[in-house]
Order: sequence, then C-alpha cells, then structure tokens
Amino acid sequence: MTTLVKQGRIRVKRKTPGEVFECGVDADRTIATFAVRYLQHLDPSGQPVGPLPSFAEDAEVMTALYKSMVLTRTFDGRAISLQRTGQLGTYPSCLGQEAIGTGVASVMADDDVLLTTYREQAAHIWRGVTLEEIFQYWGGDERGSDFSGPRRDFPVCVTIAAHAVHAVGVASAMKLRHEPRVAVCVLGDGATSKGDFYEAVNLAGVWRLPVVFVINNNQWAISVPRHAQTAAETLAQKAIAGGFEGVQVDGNDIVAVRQAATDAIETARTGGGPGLIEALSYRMGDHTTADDAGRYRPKDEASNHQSKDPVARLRAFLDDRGWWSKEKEKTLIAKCKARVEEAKEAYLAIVPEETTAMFDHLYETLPPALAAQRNIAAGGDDE
Ligand SMILES: Cc1ncc(C[n+]2csc(CCOP(=O)(O)OP(=O)(O)O)c2C)c(N)n1
Ligand SMILES: [Mg+2]
Repeated sequence: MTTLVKQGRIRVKRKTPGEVFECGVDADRTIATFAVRYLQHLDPSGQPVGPLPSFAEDAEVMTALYKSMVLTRTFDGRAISLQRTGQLGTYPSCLGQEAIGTGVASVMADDDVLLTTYREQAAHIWRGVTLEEIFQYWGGDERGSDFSGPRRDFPVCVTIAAHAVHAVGVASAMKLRHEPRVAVCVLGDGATSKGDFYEAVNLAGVWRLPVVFVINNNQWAISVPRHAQTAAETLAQKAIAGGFEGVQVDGNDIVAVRQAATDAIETARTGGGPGLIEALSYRMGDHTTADDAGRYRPKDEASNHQSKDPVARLRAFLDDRGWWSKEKEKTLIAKCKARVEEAKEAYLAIVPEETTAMFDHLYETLPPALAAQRNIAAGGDDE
C-alpha cells in the first residue's frame, strides 16, 4: 500500500524498498503529454485543403468510391420506404454516414475481418454483402447474416460495443497464427462509453494486436447527444489510455477517412499495433424507423449538417476534376435503382424460415422449457 510520510516535505513511500520519491512543489511536473491529430483533405465544398494523397488523383478509384456511396444511399432510401409499407422490419438508416464505411472497407484486404454495428451498410456493400442479404436480415431473417461474399466478416452486432471484444479475439487469433491480417471494428460514439469498448482498447494496446477501431461519431446515441455521453474532449483520445494512437478525421470526407484507414490498417498489419479512428459525421435520419428524432433533436440541427453531406462533397470533387457529368449521374442513379429493385424482388420472394428455426442453433440439446416452446412453435400441444 502507498503511505504518505510527512517529514518537513511530503514524501511518498512506494511498496518497493528503497523507492522513495520526492513529492512537493519541485516534483509537480508534467510527466507525459498527448496530442490528437485531426485529418481533413476535402472541405465541405469538395475543395482540397492541401496536398492530396495519391489515390485521390486516381479517377478510377475516386469514381468507384462515389458509385458505391450512391448505391448505399439508394439502398438506404428504399429500405426505409419498404419498412414504411410493412415489407421490412425496423431499419437503421446510414444516411449521411456513407463515407465512413466506404472509406474504411475500400482499403481492407479481402481476408481481413470486419465487425460492425447495424449502421454500416456502406462497408458491407463495398465488402460484397449482397443487397438482398441486407434486406433479408432487416426483414427479420437471420440467414441474411450468412454473407455469401465476405464469409469471415462478422454478422451485424446490435448489442452495443460487444463486438469490440470479439474484434480483439479475432485479432489475437491472427497474431497467434502470424497471419498478416487485420480485424476492423466499426462502432458508434455511444458505444465508446461502454465497458466492453474500454476493455477491448486496453487489451488491444497491451497485446499490440492487429485491430483498428473506427468510431462512427454521428453525434447521437438514440436521443443522447454526444456531449451528454462523455466529458472527453475527443473520442479519439480514448485510444491513448490503451497506449496507442487515436486520430480524429472528418468523417464526411472520404479522402480523409480512406487515408486514415490506410495508415492504421497498414500499421496494424505490419506489427505496429492497434489504431483508432474517430470519424466525425452526423446522423441525418432518425435512429431507426422506430424512432422520431423530431421529438428530441433541435429543429434545424440536421438541416444545418446538410452542407457537409459526404456524397455531395465527393460529387463536387469529381465534377471539379472533370471526372463526372450529369449524364453519368443519370446513368448511375438508374443503375442503382434497378439493382435495388432487383434485390427487393429477390428478397420478397424468399420463403420464410420455419418458426422453429429460432430454437435450432444455440443449444446442442434444448433445455426442457425451450423444447416445450419449440413444440408449440411447431404446432404441437403446449402440455
Ligand atoms: C448493450 C446494449 N445496450 C443498449 C442497447 C440499445 N441501443 C440500441 S442503439 C443504442 C445507441 C447506440 O448509439 P451509438 O453507439 O452512438 O450508435 P448509433 O446508433 O448512433 O450508430 C442503444 C443504447 C443495445 N442495443 N445494446
Ligand atoms: Mg451515434
């Protein structure tokens, strides 16, 4: 135990014999300082704020990012309208946050592992999860989580921050197997207030794991605003307690997000340990289709964020470079709509699972109470 011994001057005696530290005015000094970098490449009007990373000079790369973001947005709008007409379950819109998932997923290797919350449709679409699967999942059918493309990616995690711990487990396995792979965990601002998150950050740091945490800071956790969630000045600084770097980026700037993700993923892949990116964005829509943000959010807050829109920003950038046109936009929108409609039709044609399926994959042998419920679900007697 630490004991304080008063002897003219205050002295602090530590456990280890002989280790006596002076503690007085002359010992009151700064022993560590920390800084959090902020990264932005494109301002809200799509203008570069400085030299751009080389990928941003590549028309093919930049238009591919744009196309995926527009597809995500088209999908998102359609999902909401399907829910409104009773053809989809509760759905969490990612409107306005497309640059985060797209930017991060676009620099992951195929065999890296993505673990996300429920709001990262942009990342899933880039990774090759089909639109039909996403519809299926939000239609209440868990088979939509069995991604036909990125099979090793984790299913959507609705339990806030639980997947941060899973990501650390995945990264531990990668490290033990000496695989040059990275686990990427995307979670919300609210999730960073949970114990799971802090525990994950701690282990990631001390074991120097190949994991990158990406915080989609959309400024709200349902009805709780960012300032009421934590007194920390940034969410990026939460990495510092874990002993690694956290960087804050403009999450509506795809170039900044992609560059930060490139750096962090590369560092993690080459043995440099974990990273954390706080991507500042805004939740343009309701929390989910079951929510009404109009009841708790200042009236014009969302419309004030409109000018920072990530899709419009990238479009302006492409226009300025002469890489895009009205004609191309028209064709893209038509293609996206057609793809989404096709996926919707395929989703609606899926034969629903048997009600009993919900009992089938948790236990090898069902406990008697659940066996009885399964029996009822199967149309049997409740005796
Ligand atoms: C462990 C747990 N507690 C509470 C909830 C209920 N819940 C669903 S979403 C949410 C807010 C999450 O906010 P944030 O992490 O910022 O993510 P966002 O929804 O804004 O993307 C809460 C508390 C939950 N899903 N899991
Ligand atoms: Mg949030």
